Amino acid sequence: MKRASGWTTTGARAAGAMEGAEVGDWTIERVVDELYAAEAGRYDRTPITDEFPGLDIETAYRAQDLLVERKVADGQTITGVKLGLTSRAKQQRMGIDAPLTAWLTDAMTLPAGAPAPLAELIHPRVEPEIVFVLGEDLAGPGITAARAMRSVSAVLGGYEIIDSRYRDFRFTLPDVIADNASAARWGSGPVALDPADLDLSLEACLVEVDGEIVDTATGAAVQGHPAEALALAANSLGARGHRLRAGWIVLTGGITDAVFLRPGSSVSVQFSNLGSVTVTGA
Ligand code: OOG
Ligand code: MG
Repeated sequence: MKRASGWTTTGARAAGAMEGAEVGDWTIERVVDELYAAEAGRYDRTPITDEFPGLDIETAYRAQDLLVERKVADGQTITGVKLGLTSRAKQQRMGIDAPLTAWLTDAMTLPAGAPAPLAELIHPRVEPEIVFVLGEDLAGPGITAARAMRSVSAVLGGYEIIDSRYRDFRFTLPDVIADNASAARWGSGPVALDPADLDLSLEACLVEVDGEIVDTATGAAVQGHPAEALALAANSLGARGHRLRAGWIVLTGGITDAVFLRPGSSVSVQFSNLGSVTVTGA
């Protein structure tokens, strides 16, 4: 059954999402309440699945959708999507071998050069990301990497600040899906290229903390090619009745493991063709 893809049907979708998802006193609404409160109150908590084993992947995506609907009701705007756990480095670190998608809102965008507001975050980590800007709508099923790339109008080098609402970043796949894939902030560098002008599987990045190189990888780390991640997002969102919109941003997933962002410390990512970008914890 196809669900409504609009963001104005909060009540109807909330009601639908409750069906069959209650275990004890846990409901999808409560999952959203608790994760929303942790984010707003800047505290971490134990995994929801410790108490609510009924939080399976499908239920978790309903919670994620409801969470972003609540942000939209609070005045935020959806600006795109992110993929998580698309590289082996990320999957191994988190102990989860499946990618996921989540929502980006305007409140998550850090302007160029802006410090990361540590007082608003719990335990932020930074990871390098290849960022797409979509020139047209894209909706699965059946989207290949080649088809996905034709909808990309620009590619940028960027970073994401992840900030799990779970203590010590300990979570299962449904937990992290419900937590909007730890999304917190993101930013991009000054270089925007036509994707036809470079081979993203060979695009290299160096991650530096306070000037010291701590990690390196190439775009091939992301599903073989970041276009594969974009196709994956279009297809998995399509299966849930959503489409990627023209003008949206897509973060294709951390290329390397993430590093903690500490007060006064800077994390820089230098890309081979996509310039460099630095974020400082303040
Ligand atoms: C989950 C989010 C992962 C990525 O790019 O892999 C993610 C996490 O590691 O907390 O954003
Ligand atoms: Mg990421």
